[in-house]
Amino acid sequence: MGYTVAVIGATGNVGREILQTLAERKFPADKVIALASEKSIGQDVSYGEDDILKVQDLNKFDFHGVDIVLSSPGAKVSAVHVPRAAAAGAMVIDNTSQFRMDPDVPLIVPEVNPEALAGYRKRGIIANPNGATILMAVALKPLHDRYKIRRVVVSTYQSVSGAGKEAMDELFTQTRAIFVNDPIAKSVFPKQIAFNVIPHIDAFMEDGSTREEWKMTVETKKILDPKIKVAATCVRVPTFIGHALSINIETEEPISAEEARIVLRAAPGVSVVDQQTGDGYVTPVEIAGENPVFVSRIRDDITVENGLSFWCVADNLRKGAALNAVQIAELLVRDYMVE
Ligand code: 11C
Repeated sequence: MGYTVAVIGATGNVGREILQTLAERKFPADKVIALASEKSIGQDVSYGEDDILKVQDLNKFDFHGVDIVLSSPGAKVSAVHVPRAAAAGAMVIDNTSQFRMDPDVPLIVPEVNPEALAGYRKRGIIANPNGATILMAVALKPLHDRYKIRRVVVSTYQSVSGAGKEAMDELFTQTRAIFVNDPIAKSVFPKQIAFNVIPHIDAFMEDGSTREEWKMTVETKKILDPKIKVAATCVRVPTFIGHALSINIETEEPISAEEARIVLRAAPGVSVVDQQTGDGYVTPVEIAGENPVFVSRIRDDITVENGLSFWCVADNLRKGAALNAVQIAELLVRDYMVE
């Protein structure tokens, strides 16, 4: 016997990827229910290669009898429906920022802090971190365990799929408009994204940083270690899928690129591709649909006592969202749920 699983936000970029990932990894589901807001009711979504699900109305859906909910709508929708699903007895894995910093909600990256999952019992809710945070945490974890990281300086190169399907359309439409000499229309991004880069993701905060940058800082502390200092600059770039990060760390213990490469090679969820040749590093276009966090360009930073710089790339819709959520569901089933 398997589980009844519901996916909230099933028509979005991440919702579709969750359905694909559940099917691909043969998650033990007897029944999978696709839910979304009113405008998507009745739409078809794929569940794996062969199955089509009809999208049902989230607002009217009764969660009693559902074992696991994977939720990826906007934060405001999660605020309403995630507690409703948990109250009906489902275990909810929420991909939005709504509950991440709630002390009674574990924030989980399975390769980093699986032990924190036990905390889900307080509210029945588990939060999936921000995509850029997940990718960074997977790469930092083995280095922190070995060298104790004090400070991280990170700049991101985030693809438009992180901002949703309309954002992908906007990059495509603007690119075409430039080629055919049409006027550029903007609705998702504050500035032209085609042939440009935008150092502004999510809302500005009072201290001049953006919420995306704040999320990378506070979520990394919650997942990995509250003592780690993180200075983040988050930038949207005109790629469709795959977030890239340029990361610099300072550690307590002496660190070298040579040894760090060995440590990273042995780490779960990490794939090291690191040679000083044209195909010896990884870029976003190569990794759509792939699961690992790829690490390249590992080198000593000799400007500080113990420093290392590296580049990391992963599919933001997969490890940065859907795959991480499904891995959490797999852990729940393995360690906490008795059929
Ligand atoms: C982006 N990383 O690329 C964001 C998307 O905190 O769940 C995810 C926003 C979040 O825009």
